[in-house]
Amino acid sequence: MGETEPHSHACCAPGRAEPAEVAEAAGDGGRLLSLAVASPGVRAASVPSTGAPAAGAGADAAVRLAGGTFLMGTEDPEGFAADGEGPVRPVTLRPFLIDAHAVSNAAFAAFAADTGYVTEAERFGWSYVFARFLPAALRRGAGRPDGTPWWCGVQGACWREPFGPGSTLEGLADHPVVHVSWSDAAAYARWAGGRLPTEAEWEFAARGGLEQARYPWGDELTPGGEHRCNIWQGAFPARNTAEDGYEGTAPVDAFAPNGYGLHNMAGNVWEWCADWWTTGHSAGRRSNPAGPATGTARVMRGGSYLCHRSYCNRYRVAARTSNTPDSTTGNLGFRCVYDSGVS
Ligand SMILES: [Cu+2]
Repeated sequence: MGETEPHSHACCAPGRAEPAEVAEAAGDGGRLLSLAVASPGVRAASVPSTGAPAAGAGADAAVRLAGGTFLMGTEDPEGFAADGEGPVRPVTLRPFLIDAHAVSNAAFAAFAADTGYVTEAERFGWSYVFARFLPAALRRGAGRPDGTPWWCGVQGACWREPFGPGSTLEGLADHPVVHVSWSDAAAYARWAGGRLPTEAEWEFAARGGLEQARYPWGDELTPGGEHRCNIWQGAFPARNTAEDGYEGTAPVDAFAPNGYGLHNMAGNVWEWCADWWTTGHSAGRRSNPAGPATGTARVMRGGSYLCHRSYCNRYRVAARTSNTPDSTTGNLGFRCVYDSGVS
């Protein structure tokens, strides 16, 4: 595998084009597969740049970060060198603003209502839902990727119907929007007057001012026995004891924020970053790095409610994975950053 190849940890979030059997078993023959293959032609609708608000709902809660130099990456023996988590290198960033929490369903609904934007999952006609969240009838009919049978490719699943046809956002207005692709996220960010964070900005923000800590709040996962993020407790994938209070997503502002006032930089949902994926990082000093110029997969950071140390352990602050930009799942969202207003 080349260093810019897609590097999805399917335990975390399978890629749209990964399992051919999903298309077949999803009850629509080859249509979905051919759509997936043709994905470069299925572009996200362009968002009008005129008439859009200067900042969307997320920007109201944005936090200004001073930037400066921090140590990015880790050489923690508990980390995954093959993921390109290291080497530890000094990175300098200019100041920026970042959403204090992931974009919520309410905020994304405002965007969709304002622009008429149709997400890629809605265009493709399906998305990945964690099997345990599905009614038995839907679960039985759904295709499952090889090796990750806890994911179901569900016809009709999208951000508005996150658990498949007939499901709603009732009670989920303040939960993170999911089933959004990288392109969907980038379109929202433009509408909100911002952009997706570079991976370096994301990690700087996630660290909350702590140098080389394992988590956004320190080195201990549950200091004093207290859960600080929404991940999996129990034996994955059969039993989630939900000791942290949540089996699926949590409200975007659940749990105490990190030192920068940012919520859920670890756990809850994976977050898209702007960068193309690579595992090849030099140890040299960098300023405002933005990743490779080209690629096939985009960086995702933070881990999700499905992550557990036993098989994934990617809710550490230096952990990373990727997915093709058209991929959508029920544990993958985003937050925005803003350059305007930075003085
Ligand atoms: Cu994971």
